[in-house]
Amino acid sequence: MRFVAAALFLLLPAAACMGSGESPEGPSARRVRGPNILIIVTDDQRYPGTLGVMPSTKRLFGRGGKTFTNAFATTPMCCPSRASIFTGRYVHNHGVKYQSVPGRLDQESTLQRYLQEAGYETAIAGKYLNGWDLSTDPPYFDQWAISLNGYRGMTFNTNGTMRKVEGYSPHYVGQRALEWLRSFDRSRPWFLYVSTPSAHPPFDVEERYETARVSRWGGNPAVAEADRQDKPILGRQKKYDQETSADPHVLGPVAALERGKKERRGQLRTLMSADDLVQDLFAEVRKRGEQEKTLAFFLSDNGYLWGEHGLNGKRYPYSASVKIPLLMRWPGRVPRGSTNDRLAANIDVAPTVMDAAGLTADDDYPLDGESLLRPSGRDRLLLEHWGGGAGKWASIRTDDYQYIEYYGRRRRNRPLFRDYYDLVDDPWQLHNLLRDRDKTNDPNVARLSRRLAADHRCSGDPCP
Ligand SMILES: [Ca+2]
Ligand SMILES: [Ca+2]
Ligand SMILES: [Ca+2]
Repeated sequence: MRFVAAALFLLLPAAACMGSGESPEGPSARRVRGPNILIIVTDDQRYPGTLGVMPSTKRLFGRGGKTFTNAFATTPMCCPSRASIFTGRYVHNHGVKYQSVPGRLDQESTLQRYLQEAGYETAIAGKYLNGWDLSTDPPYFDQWAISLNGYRGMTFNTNGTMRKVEGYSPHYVGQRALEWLRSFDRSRPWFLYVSTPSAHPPFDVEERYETARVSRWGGNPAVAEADRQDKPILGRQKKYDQETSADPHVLGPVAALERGKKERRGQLRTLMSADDLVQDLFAEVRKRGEQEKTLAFFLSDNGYLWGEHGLNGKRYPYSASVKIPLLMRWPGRVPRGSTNDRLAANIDVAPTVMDAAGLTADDDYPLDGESLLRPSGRDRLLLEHWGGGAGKWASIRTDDYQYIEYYGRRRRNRPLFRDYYDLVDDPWQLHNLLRDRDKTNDPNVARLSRRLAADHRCSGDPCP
């Protein structure tokens, strides 16, 4: 029976799976449909330039699925971005604006709730939400082993039992995930969310990769940017600090490159362990004979600056901070070895899963993202950051340009600074056209500002 249902499902286009509703027997006897869902999330992994050390990920997701080459974290910060992955919603709608407020996430709005209620067996292994009180079990998961940031000696809440785990925490995460993959009930689909600390600071590398070779890297034009007068967020730091308590850690080009090289080495080496995890997970999926019944995603929660514009880390609106790897795999449904350069984002994962599983979101929690199984209707993305670190900013990003407004604490809707980059002529974001004393190349700022203000309040379908 299960086999027939699954086989039928695989023949149907995604549209035919929408709105299954409840069967006459009620929710408990509802026929569960939809593929297994596997979401693998790395931490602070930028894109491109980081998949070279991940041969298994490239084979399984790259050659075995679709690579979205133009994907973004709509908020480049761990906890807000993870809440967006779980809900398919922009930060201004799910409310987790900072690292420290995971409790603001309405758990009813999450993928795990929709999938569990639809009959999926649900499990999570690894980092959940920054700042989460670990003694509180994560809602809507049947099994869990959750922790916070870190690589060694981490405390985990494993199915309600708190304990300190010695050794390399990604191993523990992998062991729990594999254990659950082996034990999932074969009569219904499963949802497994696996989150590794790779490649978050402090880049604590597994012993076997401590001296692993990584390719040479000499920076890029954004790291070498010497004239940053066009970036008031950096150049007027003192004034900006007074207004926003920003802490940009700006370095000169030489120091920025040195730091970037060092952090890159650490990140790439931690990602080698993440690649082993990907390999192990799919070996188990294959053993279950469920490769074609499993829709899988590989993504990062945000990017990471390796010294671009003198910056390291994330939180800024510039490309290296906001661009993420995003790959999707579903043999038989997603073309193997394909790439797609649509504007894609962390907020698209949940809508894609809902689409594949034939589920619709509650009216109270409209989905802002779009299904990656369907053509894109998006011509721009909203990027937003509500404070801490890089201060408060919002941005419109298209294929052709990026417009950014930085706000102060007071007069919150009046920008302190604005950046505008022509991404076709200036892909490294070296020349803010609103700061070059040349009015003739300026965009229509009033129009952009109105559009950004509207996007910053959007909800559901009207969202970019
Ligand atoms: Ca992160
Ligand atoms: Ca410049
Ligand atoms: Ca200008």
